[in-house]
Amino acid sequence: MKYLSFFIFSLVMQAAGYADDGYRLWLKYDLIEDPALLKMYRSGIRSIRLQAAETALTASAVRELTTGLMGLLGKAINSTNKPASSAQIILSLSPPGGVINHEEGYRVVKDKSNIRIEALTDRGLLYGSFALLAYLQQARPLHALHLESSPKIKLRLLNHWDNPNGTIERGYAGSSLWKWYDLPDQPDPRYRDYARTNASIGINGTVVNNVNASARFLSREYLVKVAALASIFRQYGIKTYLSIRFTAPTYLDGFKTADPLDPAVRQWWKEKAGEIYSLIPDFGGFLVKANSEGEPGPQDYNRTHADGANMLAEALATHGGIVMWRAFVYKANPNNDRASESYNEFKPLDGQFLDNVLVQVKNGPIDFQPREPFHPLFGAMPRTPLMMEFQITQEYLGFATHWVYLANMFKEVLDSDTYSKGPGSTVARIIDGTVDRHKLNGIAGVANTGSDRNWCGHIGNQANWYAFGRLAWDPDLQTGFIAEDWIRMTLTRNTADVDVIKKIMMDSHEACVDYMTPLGLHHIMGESIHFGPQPWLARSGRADWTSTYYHRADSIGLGFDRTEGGSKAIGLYAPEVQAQWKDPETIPLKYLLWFHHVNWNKKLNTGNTLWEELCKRYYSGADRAAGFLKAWQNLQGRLDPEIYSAIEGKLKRQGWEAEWWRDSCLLYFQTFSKLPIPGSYPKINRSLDELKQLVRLYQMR
Ligand code: GCW
Repeated sequence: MKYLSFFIFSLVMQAAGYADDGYRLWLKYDLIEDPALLKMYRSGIRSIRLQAAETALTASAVRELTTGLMGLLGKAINSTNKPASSAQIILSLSPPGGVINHEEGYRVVKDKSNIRIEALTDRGLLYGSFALLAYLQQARPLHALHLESSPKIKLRLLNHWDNPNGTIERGYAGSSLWKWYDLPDQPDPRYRDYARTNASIGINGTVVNNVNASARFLSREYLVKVAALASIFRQYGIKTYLSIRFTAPTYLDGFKTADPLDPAVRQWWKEKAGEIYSLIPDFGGFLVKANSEGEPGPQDYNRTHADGANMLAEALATHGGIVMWRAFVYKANPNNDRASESYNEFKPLDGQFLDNVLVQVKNGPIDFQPREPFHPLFGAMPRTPLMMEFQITQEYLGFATHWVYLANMFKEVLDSDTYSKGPGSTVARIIDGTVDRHKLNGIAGVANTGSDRNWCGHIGNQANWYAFGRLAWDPDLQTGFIAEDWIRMTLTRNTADVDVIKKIMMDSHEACVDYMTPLGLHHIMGESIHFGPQPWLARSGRADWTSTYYHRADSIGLGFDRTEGGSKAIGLYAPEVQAQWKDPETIPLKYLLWFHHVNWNKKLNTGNTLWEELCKRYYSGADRAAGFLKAWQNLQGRLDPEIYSAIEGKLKRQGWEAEWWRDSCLLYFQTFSKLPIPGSYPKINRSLDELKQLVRLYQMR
């Protein structure tokens, strides 16, 4: 009821011309503006009937329909248990073996008189209800209503890097959503909105705490708090998971060891699992970062990652829980190529993990760079389900100031062909379990959410949360369609304006790559903050935390030679992939400097030399960023004013930062190439020293 009144309140505010702060994300349910369409909706939808048992999930579905329709249609659409001869939304369970054969799938159709939402399960009914509301929000015609969908990937999770003190590692949208000090007694109403939003895009699990995990989350005190969150998330089909600290028994119960083969340690985890499930009966399982960046793990006891994962998996198995063991490790030798490290540690363990373990692999072999080729482990561990880890928060992509539609980046990786079982063995087909026949399969995105009113810091980047969910459900969707759906629900239903915004979004990733790290450059951003350019960074805690380690600029050329003559990391890919990438003449330019050290004067297939092409990319990227602002400014007066100016401000900042990147990188690389920046480009009016000082300011204490 509280929720409904808030909703009506916000409708009234809207009608009175109050501006939109972005809180409602894509679940706005604003009144349909087009009078003909509104009339059609009003006459086609007069009541809602749940023709199935009431469960927590069907209750959520009906509640969402009621509130959503109230907004869209501007009148109350009540739920009833009486059949009506027409204009009724009927939610019903269909028999197994019918048209719907997936437990999370749904079908939403308009027959002669009614709208039917059908599914095998109550969860499918919830997803179908959101699909219907999305359809109406996008102002699509009722008579053409026919939606049928089921997810291709089973586990679709957000990972929160949220710390117990309320900070978020690599979070740029305020502090943590979880108010640990108030829980369990005072749950923030926002938790429900978080759950609704996730359910609307099919996300079915969430890991609530940072992978750099505090042991305290496994204490009873904290488990009770986690259980309070879980009880809300559950109502929207979302399972709760925890990141665990591998040495938790030593912190919480004074153990001298956390050796995974020690019987007392194993027993501790079994009992802990029992305790968790007594509080959270549908608990999902554990996410583990072990022996990586200083986190403890089984190798501290001379055991393997498999030993560690299996101990936890055994403890969870009887309860139906799973372990997601991260492959993001680069412990061994910083003088090796970091791009090979996780492969070298994990590939030999293929086949050693228990059935309820997934190995969670970042999309690329280094670390969430603006662009990376796919991680060589995809396709290389056929006996282990590999889970994808994308990063939705923009650690290396300009934080929450740059508008970068990440769906195109996700998609590029998902569509990459590993050739592990012949052509068509794409990363998407590896992680959805098709190629290696894994029933257990999953995908995770490191969340970009926080306590900011608009959740994501940048309203435009709400689209990345949205698109992650949509691609997790169906990695084959076209990113342009996803963008369009999001724009229509979030910003405007005016087709011409939708096109303007879509164009910005669709070029935003490529433009960002061009002004930050074109042609396969990577990891040249500000030390540890990972913001702003610092290609000159030559000394750090480890060689592979510097920029010079990655770009290898010298008087001859630029780029990391990972071919047979260099680090040999290219050899970790299938022969078909190597064949495309091993030759600097034929490799797609986007990966050129990732795999090759290229002479400054080498002619590329664009007709430019490497130096000329580099200049062209940096200038073009920065110009396009400036163009995004201009295009946006054409929308003034056509969008909600608060949203308009919030995004305008961000785009101004982005344009300024793009030039900061361009100038820093070109002036710095020029000290090696000794070549002039072609005169056709505007002159850079600041010195490299000034630019060096700028990034230092951002790093200063
Ligand atoms: O990208 C790096 C980040 C760390 C992060 C780590 C990881 C959670 O800089 O902040 O730690 O990756 O993924 O474990």
